[in-house]
Amino acid sequence: MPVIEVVLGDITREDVDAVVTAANESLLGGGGVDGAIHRAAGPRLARAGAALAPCDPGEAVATPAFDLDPPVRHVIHTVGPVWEGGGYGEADVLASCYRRSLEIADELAARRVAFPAIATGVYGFPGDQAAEIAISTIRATPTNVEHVRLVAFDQATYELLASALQRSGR
Ligand code: AR6
Repeated sequence: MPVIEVVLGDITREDVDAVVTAANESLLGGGGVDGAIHRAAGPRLARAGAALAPCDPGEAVATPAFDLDPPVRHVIHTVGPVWEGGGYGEADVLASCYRRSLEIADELAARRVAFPAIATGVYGFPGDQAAEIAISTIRATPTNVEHVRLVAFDQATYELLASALQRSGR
């Protein structure tokens, strides 16, 4: 079971084996965390993404991380659910994002993986529910990943993730 850490910061500065991005189905980049990762990784990231697109919500695919610095080996692109009120399977899709990203990390033998708060920005998923899903899904997924870093970009997200982690017992 991985050690889970919640940190406040910019995920593009993470020193890990793989960084997860909250992408859209085109894998071409966008705003938010995806835009930041694409800017830091350089234009080859969009070309590599386009070659694997489209990516369905709840799925994940990997590309090299190109120019990310500190050097990261892989970007795992996962597509969250667009929040439509919660009655359209959004929670299951979000859980699948975390599960599939860990499965891809295992295929890549990545031991340290950083995640953003998937779907909680442009896609509108409520942060409190998203934090619970992130922690409970990571806990429930068998994986060889040793360290998961949940990178919050703002204090409110940090607090939601930290309290969900505390409630989960570690
Ligand atoms: N480091 C860590 N977290 C960040 C960073 C960063 N540099 N920048 C933003 N966040 P969002 P989504 C946080 O909107 O809701 C894109 O256009 C942000 O504060 O990036 O899954 C994609 O291409 C929020 O907590 O992703 C898709 O079209 C979290 O990352 C769409 O947005 C997720 O917000 C995906 O929307």
